[in-house]
Amino acid sequence: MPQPSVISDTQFYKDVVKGLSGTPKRLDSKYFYDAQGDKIFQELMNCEEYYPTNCELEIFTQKTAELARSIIADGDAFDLIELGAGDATKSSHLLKYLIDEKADFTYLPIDISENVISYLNITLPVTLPGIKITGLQGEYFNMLKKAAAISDKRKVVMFLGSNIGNMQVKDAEAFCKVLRDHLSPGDMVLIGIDLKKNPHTVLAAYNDKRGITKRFNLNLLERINRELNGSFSIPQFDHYATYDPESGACRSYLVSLQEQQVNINGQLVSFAKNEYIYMEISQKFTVEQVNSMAKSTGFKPLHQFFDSKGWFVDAIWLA
Ligand code: AVI
Repeated sequence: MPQPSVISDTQFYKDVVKGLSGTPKRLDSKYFYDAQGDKIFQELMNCEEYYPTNCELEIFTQKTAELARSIIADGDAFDLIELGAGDATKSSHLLKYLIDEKADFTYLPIDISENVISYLNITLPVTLPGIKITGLQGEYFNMLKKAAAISDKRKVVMFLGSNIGNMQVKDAEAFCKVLRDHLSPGDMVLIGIDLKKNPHTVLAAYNDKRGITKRFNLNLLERINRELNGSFSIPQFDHYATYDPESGACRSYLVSLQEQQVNINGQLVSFAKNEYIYMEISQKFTVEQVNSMAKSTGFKPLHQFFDSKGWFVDAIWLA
């Protein structure tokens, strides 16, 4: 365990204390993804009820040629950038197709994790011989600036997995505006967005029978115990998910099952019985909302690719 003073200096500690000092209490879902959280998320992606990954994978495997054609455009050389590349499972299908078609492109995965970037830099040239890859480790927009400095080729930026849904709608729009500001006319965005559908289907994906989503949420309390010298008693918190079909907001909470106090590296946090911590939003959109978000943030919607159930869209926007 690091020194108490070192812990209190970290951004993670500051965000946690600030989030748990407000009303309502909240934690930032970006902290879900430590090594343990990554593992649980993998389990989640393979679980029966969590449909978004399979839907998007279907698009990338069944509509690869159409996707490729849309982003190749005039056949000029381009940089294919992926924000939050992870293990690039979905994008690999497109990358393979582009290589087979002899498209002139460089793949630039961007990820905050050094592990992810070195994994991709090492494995992709083996699994996809002939790929030109430049992994960039860091914050999305800093790395987009770096990508622009490295080459002046046309940019195609992928932002998959409905990661945009983990932002409040206003923040998602602000994000798209900033993204547009980092691009030039002719550049493109390929964005994966989960759509509104039967509310039971959405809710089940965030409230799976085996309790994987519950473990995924509780892992953040365990992470606080592990890294920030916290004293959360995990069985004293329960997971609660809601979906509002009108707004499309699916929200996750952790509920305190009793009145209790938690010590986080010397900082006491009190919970009333049934007090909740707001953990995450997974916003769902209509196709019209996707298009209007594109237009209001300076993009022109060009193409849309749907899975066979029409549950998920990969949209191509022109800057
Ligand atoms: C990463 N993100 C798009 C996932 C989602 O669907 O909101 C995270 C997740 N949270 C619970 N299940 C999956």
